[in-house]
Amino acid sequence: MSDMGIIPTAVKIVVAGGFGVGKTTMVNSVSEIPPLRTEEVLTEAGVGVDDMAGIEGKETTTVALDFGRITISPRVVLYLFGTPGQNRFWFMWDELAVGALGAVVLVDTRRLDSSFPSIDFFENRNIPFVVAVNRFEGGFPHTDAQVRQALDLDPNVPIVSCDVRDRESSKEVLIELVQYTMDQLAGV
Ligand SMILES: Nc1nc2c(ncn2[C@@H]2O[C@H](COP(=O)(O)OP(=O)(O)OP(=O)(O)O)[C@@H](O)[C@H]2O)c(=O)[nH]1
Ligand SMILES: [Mg+2]
Repeated sequence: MSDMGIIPTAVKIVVAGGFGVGKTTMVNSVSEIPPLRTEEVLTEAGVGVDDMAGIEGKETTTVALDFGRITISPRVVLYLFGTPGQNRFWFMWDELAVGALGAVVLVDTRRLDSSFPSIDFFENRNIPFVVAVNRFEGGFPHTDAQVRQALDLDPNVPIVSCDVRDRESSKEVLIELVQYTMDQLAGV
Protein backbone atom coordinates (compact mmCIF):
# COMPACT_ATOMS: atom_id res chain seq x y z
CA MET A 1 0.00 0.00 0.00
CA SER A 2 1.33 3.46 -0.79
CA ASP A 3 1.68 6.23 1.78
CA MET A 4 -1.06 8.08 -0.05
CA GLY A 5 -3.48 5.76 1.69
CA ILE A 6 -3.12 7.49 5.03
CA ILE A 7 -3.68 11.02 3.76
CA PRO A 8 -7.05 12.05 5.15
CA THR A 9 -9.84 13.08 2.87
CA ALA A 10 -11.11 16.60 3.50
CA VAL A 11 -14.87 16.79 3.37
CA LYS A 12 -16.85 20.01 3.45
CA ILE A 13 -20.03 19.92 5.50
CA VAL A 14 -22.56 22.73 5.97
CA VAL A 15 -24.38 23.13 9.29
CA ALA A 16 -27.64 24.92 8.53
CA GLY A 17 -31.09 25.56 9.96
CA GLY A 18 -33.21 28.49 11.08
CA PHE A 19 -32.38 31.36 13.35
CA GLY A 20 -31.12 30.29 16.78
CA VAL A 21 -31.45 26.52 16.32
CA GLY A 22 -27.91 25.89 17.64
CA LYS A 23 -25.63 25.93 14.58
CA THR A 24 -22.82 27.89 16.21
CA THR A 25 -23.12 25.80 19.37
CA MET A 26 -22.74 22.58 17.36
CA VAL A 27 -19.64 23.74 15.44
CA ASN A 28 -18.08 24.91 18.70
CA SER A 29 -18.81 21.73 20.62
CA VAL A 30 -17.27 19.37 18.05
CA SER A 31 -14.38 21.37 16.65
CA GLU A 32 -10.89 20.16 17.50
CA ILE A 33 -9.38 23.50 16.48
CA PRO A 34 -10.39 26.81 18.04
CA PRO A 35 -13.52 27.52 16.03
CA LEU A 36 -13.86 30.67 14.00
CA ARG A 37 -17.04 32.47 14.98
CA THR A 38 -18.40 35.61 13.43
CA GLU A 39 -21.02 36.65 15.90
CA GLU A 40 -22.43 40.05 16.62
CA VAL A 41 -24.49 41.10 19.58
CA LEU A 42 -28.20 41.16 18.88
CA THR A 43 -29.18 44.77 19.35
CA GLU A 44 -32.21 46.98 19.51
CA ALA A 45 -31.85 47.34 15.74
CA GLY A 46 -33.03 43.76 15.38
CA VAL A 47 -36.24 44.30 17.33
CA GLY A 48 -39.16 43.54 15.06
CA VAL A 49 -36.78 42.10 12.45
CA ASP A 50 -35.39 39.07 14.25
CA ASP A 51 -37.94 36.54 15.48
CA MET A 52 -36.89 35.91 19.08
CA ALA A 53 -39.86 33.76 20.14
CA GLY A 54 -38.55 30.78 22.09
CA ILE A 55 -34.94 32.02 22.23
CA GLU A 56 -35.32 35.07 24.42
CA GLY A 57 -31.99 34.39 26.19
CA LYS A 58 -30.03 34.61 22.96
CA GLU A 59 -27.53 37.46 22.89
CA THR A 60 -25.51 36.98 19.71
CA THR A 61 -26.11 35.93 16.12
CA THR A 62 -23.87 34.68 13.34
CA VAL A 63 -23.31 37.29 10.65
CA ALA A 64 -20.96 35.45 8.28
CA LEU A 65 -20.07 31.89 9.18
CA ASP A 66 -18.82 29.43 11.77
CA PHE A 67 -15.83 27.33 10.89
CA GLY A 68 -14.50 24.24 12.61
CA ARG A 69 -12.76 20.94 11.94
CA ILE A 70 -13.23 17.41 13.22
CA THR A 71 -11.38 14.20 12.39
CA ILE A 72 -13.92 11.40 12.44
CA SER A 73 -11.60 8.59 11.35
CA PRO A 74 -7.92 8.36 10.38
CA ARG A 75 -9.05 8.86 6.80
CA VAL A 76 -11.77 11.46 7.05
CA VAL A 77 -11.53 15.07 8.23
CA LEU A 78 -14.66 17.18 8.17
CA TYR A 79 -14.51 20.92 7.63
CA LEU A 80 -17.64 22.41 9.10
CA PHE A 81 -19.22 25.59 7.81
CA GLY A 82 -22.05 26.93 9.96
CA THR A 83 -24.41 29.32 8.20
CA PRO A 84 -25.96 32.50 9.53
CA GLY A 85 -29.57 31.83 10.50
CA GLN A 86 -31.34 35.07 9.90
CA ASN A 87 -33.13 35.81 6.64
CA ARG A 88 -31.16 38.97 6.06
CA PHE A 89 -27.93 36.96 5.71
CA TRP A 90 -29.19 34.33 3.29
CA PHE A 91 -27.17 35.81 0.46
CA MET A 92 -24.18 34.05 2.09
CA TRP A 93 -25.60 30.57 1.69
CA ASP A 94 -24.75 29.90 -1.95
CA GLU A 95 -21.15 30.76 -1.29
CA LEU A 96 -21.00 28.54 1.79
CA ALA A 97 -22.54 25.58 0.00
CA VAL A 98 -20.05 25.46 -2.90
CA GLY A 99 -18.33 22.08 -2.88
CA ALA A 100 -20.25 20.80 0.15
CA LEU A 101 -20.62 17.04 0.22
CA GLY A 102 -23.45 17.09 2.72
CA ALA A 103 -25.35 19.15 5.25
CA VAL A 104 -26.87 18.98 8.71
CA VAL A 105 -30.21 20.79 8.98
CA LEU A 106 -30.78 21.54 12.65
CA VAL A 107 -34.34 21.96 13.82
CA ASP A 108 -35.94 23.22 17.02
CA THR A 109 -39.30 21.50 17.41
CA ARG A 110 -40.81 24.66 18.94
CA ARG A 111 -40.08 26.48 15.70
CA LEU A 112 -40.02 23.85 12.96
CA ASP A 113 -40.97 26.36 10.29
CA SER A 114 -37.72 28.29 10.73
CA SER A 115 -35.84 25.37 9.16
CA PHE A 116 -38.10 24.96 6.07
CA PRO A 117 -35.93 27.21 3.86
CA SER A 118 -32.81 25.19 4.70
CA ILE A 119 -34.49 21.97 3.62
CA ASP A 120 -35.62 23.53 0.32
CA PHE A 121 -32.14 24.89 -0.23
CA PHE A 122 -30.40 21.50 -0.04
CA GLU A 123 -33.17 19.62 -1.85
CA ASN A 124 -32.96 22.05 -4.76
CA ARG A 125 -29.20 21.62 -5.00
CA ASN A 126 -29.21 17.84 -4.55
CA ILE A 127 -26.93 18.08 -1.52
CA PRO A 128 -27.58 15.13 0.83
CA PHE A 129 -28.65 16.21 4.31
CA VAL A 130 -29.74 14.77 7.62
CA VAL A 131 -32.25 16.47 9.90
CA ALA A 132 -30.97 16.82 13.47
CA VAL A 133 -33.56 17.64 16.12
CA ASN A 134 -31.84 19.74 18.78
CA ARG A 135 -33.38 18.91 22.16
CA PHE A 136 -34.14 22.25 23.78
CA GLU A 137 -35.87 22.10 27.14
CA GLY A 138 -39.52 22.88 26.52
CA GLY A 139 -39.28 21.45 23.03
CA PHE A 140 -42.18 19.26 21.96
CA PRO A 141 -41.48 15.53 22.14
CA HIS A 142 -42.32 14.82 18.49
CA THR A 143 -41.84 11.38 17.03
CA ASP A 144 -39.63 11.06 13.99
CA ALA A 145 -42.73 10.34 11.92
CA GLN A 146 -44.29 13.63 13.03
CA VAL A 147 -41.14 15.58 12.24
CA ARG A 148 -40.90 13.87 8.85
CA GLN A 149 -44.47 14.72 8.04
CA ALA A 150 -44.28 18.31 9.29
CA LEU A 151 -41.14 18.97 7.27
CA ASP A 152 -42.38 16.96 4.26
CA LEU A 153 -39.15 14.96 4.15
CA ASP A 154 -38.39 12.16 1.72
CA PRO A 155 -38.66 8.75 3.41
CA ASN A 156 -34.92 8.13 3.13
CA VAL A 157 -33.73 11.37 4.80
CA PRO A 158 -32.35 10.39 8.23
CA ILE A 159 -33.71 12.13 11.33
CA VAL A 160 -31.51 12.13 14.41
CA SER A 161 -32.03 13.60 17.83
CA CYS A 162 -29.15 15.47 19.46
CA ASP A 163 -27.99 17.93 22.07
CA VAL A 164 -25.66 20.25 20.19
CA ARG A 165 -23.95 21.33 23.42
CA ASP A 166 -22.63 17.80 23.79
CA ARG A 167 -19.57 16.88 21.74
CA GLU A 168 -20.35 13.16 21.38
CA SER A 169 -23.95 13.85 20.46
CA SER A 170 -22.93 16.34 17.77
CA LYS A 171 -20.30 13.93 16.50
CA GLU A 172 -22.90 11.18 16.13
CA VAL A 173 -24.95 13.46 13.88
CA LEU A 174 -21.92 14.05 11.67
CA ILE A 175 -21.10 10.35 11.47
CA GLU A 176 -24.70 9.62 10.47
CA LEU A 177 -24.44 12.30 7.78
CA VAL A 178 -21.17 10.92 6.40
CA GLN A 179 -22.64 7.40 6.32
CA TYR A 180 -25.77 8.62 4.55
CA THR A 181 -23.76 10.70 2.09
CA MET A 182 -21.53 7.75 1.25
CA ASP A 183 -24.60 5.58 0.67
CA GLN A 184 -26.07 8.24 -1.61
CA LEU A 185 -22.84 8.46 -3.59
CA ALA A 186 -22.73 4.69 -3.89
CA GLY A 187 -26.32 4.73 -5.11
CA VAL A 188 -27.60 2.57 -2.25
N1 LIG B 1 -31.28 24.80 26.47
C1 LIG B 1 -30.61 24.62 25.35
N2 LIG B 1 -30.03 25.69 24.83
C2 LIG B 1 -29.35 25.53 23.69
C3 LIG B 1 -29.24 24.31 23.04
N3 LIG B 1 -28.55 24.48 21.89
C4 LIG B 1 -28.23 25.78 21.84
N4 LIG B 1 -28.69 26.41 22.92
C5 LIG B 1 -28.62 27.82 23.21
O1 LIG B 1 -29.47 28.43 22.26
C6 LIG B 1 -28.92 29.63 21.76
C7 LIG B 1 -28.80 29.58 20.26
O2 LIG B 1 -27.65 28.90 19.87
P1 LIG B 1 -26.71 29.35 18.66
O3 LIG B 1 -25.73 28.24 18.57
O4 LIG B 1 -26.21 30.74 18.78
O5 LIG B 1 -27.72 29.28 17.45
P2 LIG B 1 -27.43 29.60 15.91
O6 LIG B 1 -28.25 28.61 15.16
O7 LIG B 1 -25.98 29.63 15.62
O8 LIG B 1 -28.05 31.05 15.78
P3 LIG B 1 -27.90 32.13 14.58
O9 LIG B 1 -26.49 32.13 14.14
O10 LIG B 1 -28.32 33.43 15.19
O11 LIG B 1 -28.88 31.68 13.55
C8 LIG B 1 -27.60 29.81 22.52
O12 LIG B 1 -27.85 30.68 23.59
C9 LIG B 1 -27.26 28.40 23.00
O13 LIG B 1 -26.51 28.39 24.19
C10 LIG B 1 -29.87 23.17 23.64
O14 LIG B 1 -29.81 22.04 23.16
N5 LIG B 1 -30.54 23.38 24.81
MG1 LIG C 1 -24.88 31.05 14.77
